[in-house]
Amino acid sequence: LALFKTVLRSEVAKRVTSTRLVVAREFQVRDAKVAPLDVAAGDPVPLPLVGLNVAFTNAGIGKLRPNEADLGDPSFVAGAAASAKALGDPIDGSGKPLWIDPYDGTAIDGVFLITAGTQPEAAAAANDLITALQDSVNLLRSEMGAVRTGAQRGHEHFGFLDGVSQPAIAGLGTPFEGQRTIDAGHFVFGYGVTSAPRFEWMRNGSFMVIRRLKQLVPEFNSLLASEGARLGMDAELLGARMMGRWQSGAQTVDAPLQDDAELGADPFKNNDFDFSDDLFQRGCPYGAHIRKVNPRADLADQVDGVDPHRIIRQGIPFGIDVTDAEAASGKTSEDRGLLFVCYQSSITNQFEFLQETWANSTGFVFGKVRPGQNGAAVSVGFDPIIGQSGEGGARFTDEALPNFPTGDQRSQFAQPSQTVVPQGGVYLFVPSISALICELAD
Ligand code: N7H
Repeated sequence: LALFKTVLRSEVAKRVTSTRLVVAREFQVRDAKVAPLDVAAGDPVPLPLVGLNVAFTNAGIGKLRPNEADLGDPSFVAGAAASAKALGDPIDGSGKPLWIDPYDGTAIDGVFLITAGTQPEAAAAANDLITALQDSVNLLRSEMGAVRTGAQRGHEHFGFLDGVSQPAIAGLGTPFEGQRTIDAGHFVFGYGVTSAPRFEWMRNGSFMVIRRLKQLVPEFNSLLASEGARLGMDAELLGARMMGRWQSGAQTVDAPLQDDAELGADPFKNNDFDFSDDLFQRGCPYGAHIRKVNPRADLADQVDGVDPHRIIRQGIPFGIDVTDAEAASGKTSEDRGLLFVCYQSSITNQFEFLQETWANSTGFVFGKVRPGQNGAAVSVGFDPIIGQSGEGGARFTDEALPNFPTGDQRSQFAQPSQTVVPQGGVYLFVPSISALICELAD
């Protein structure tokens, strides 16, 4: 522990990328017009920008600050594995999640996050860090994410553009049209009214959730094809309605029947909607992923009902693209998915709330009615991307058919098993650089 604290202060803290630097780099990347690219396919060489961050679990904080170990968030204190059952993750008879090692145990004290323009650069930075850490840590596992390449750049493995909607943070930049500005205290301790830190050294820190989510892509595609055939609709349209966006990122509320790539790519338009003109789900089902996890104006009180549950997402895909053999068989044989990462100041009220209370709950969003049926209530169903029903329960999503522009024909998308399978999770606290140098290395 003494060696780790010395190295934390002298070697790690100085390499951690500050928010100020990240913001500056975003401009650099935009100016150079390079995101991490496919060098092999002849794309320009990415900028050599390496980023580092470090975060600790409750066990790790307990070692560094033994007298101040309860950071005030019950989910963080209990650890990710303790929440698996409530999140609907597969568990064994004793309640232990069916996750991979070491996520399923209690040995993780912390995580180093490394970013770079290419995988070799990331690997080199990791080796460099391991050398600097000497024998002060025991490396339990490493994960390697990668931005997909070519036409799929920025898209996750199901093929959808990711990172389209993020909350704007009060005091940082100018929001795009339709992007709600959220109190910074919902993401970082010490700002606004919402996040008084339990300890002074938590100021400017944040809780980070990591989930290793395996995606069964051939199975997802087969399901869209078979359910599409059963419902008499195109698989691509069905997929778009289950997401609430087309693969290009275009929102189905504004492009209900066919993709609109220009809309998907336009940050001034691709969040400029709030579902208030789609009360009968003709553009987007209430159960669609983006409508479940950010219901926008579906909850009349957005300030208290939606805003406190927003998260900042920064995940990255892992694994190779679907092989020809997998596509032909409709069965996954390679390991692929999303290293889901999100930031918040309350894991209980943000990540866990979204998963448990909104995505998994077949009733949410509550109290909506369907047209022409004497005000009969809508049974919304399950988030078809991330909804989890634990040991069983119905997996359906209502209103697969668009019914556009009028109509009230009922239809359900039935999902016999999940196509996103959680394989691990970690709840972490990301401290400020000054806390790394001072209190945590004390
Ligand atoms: Fe989701 N996907 O890529 O298919 N997500 N997500 N997510 N997600 C979103 O707006 C996806 C997961 C949120 O403000 C889009 O960036 C996949 C978890 C939230 O309009 C796409 C997985 C949780 C939003 C995906 C996954 C969330 C969002 C639309 C798992 C939280 C913003 C593009 C493998 C518990 C909603 C975009 C808004 C959007 C995908 C997981 C939450 C395409 C594949 C676990 C808050």
